[in-house]
Amino acid sequence: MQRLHITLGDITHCTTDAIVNAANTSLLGGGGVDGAIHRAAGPALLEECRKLGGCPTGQVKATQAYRLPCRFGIHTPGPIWHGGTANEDTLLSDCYRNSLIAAAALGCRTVAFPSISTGVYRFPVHRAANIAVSTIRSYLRTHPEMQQVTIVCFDQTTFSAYQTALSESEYNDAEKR
Ligand code: AR6
Repeated sequence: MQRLHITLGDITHCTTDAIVNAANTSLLGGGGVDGAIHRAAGPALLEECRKLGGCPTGQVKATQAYRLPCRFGIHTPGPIWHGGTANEDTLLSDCYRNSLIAAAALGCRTVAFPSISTGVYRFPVHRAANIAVSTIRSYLRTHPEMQQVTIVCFDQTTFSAYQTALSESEYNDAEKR
């Protein structure tokens, strides 16, 4: 059964147990998906975030979801793209894996991700998609209790990049068998 899905849409509408926010290290909100999540959750989210003392890149902090239709927000600052020599790949993989670990610790069985770091932070989308897909698939292989993970893409180009990454990853696994 396929447990990783790629969809096109707005993550603030997701009714998964948790949604992940592509935040910054201050956790005090911003533009892009972070701005959309804070707008949809309402001001109580910012109040809770103010008490968290920020978050290092690749790490995560969880909050309540307030007016969002999910149960929890998992906030993770992705790496800013500096050309690929500043540990960006590992840090991006950390964002996905640590978000899943935090969601599972809260009892979540369904999680939605945005395309972390590929907007304002300028991480190349095909490279980011391969990292996201391989990190999530490797987590799912060893965590059968996680029922469904969705990557919610906001535009067609991003959606196509993640669909390609998923098909290639599935094809490569089938070749190995
Ligand atoms: N649902 C799903 N995806 C969305 C939505 C949405 N409602 N809105 C935008 N995206 P970005 P980053 C997509 O820039 O690169 C913020 O200011 C967007 O089209 O939101 O990690 C933070 O505070 C893109 O494909 O995040 C940080 O300072 C993807 O989400 C900084 O931006 C990520 O783009 C983080 O930059």
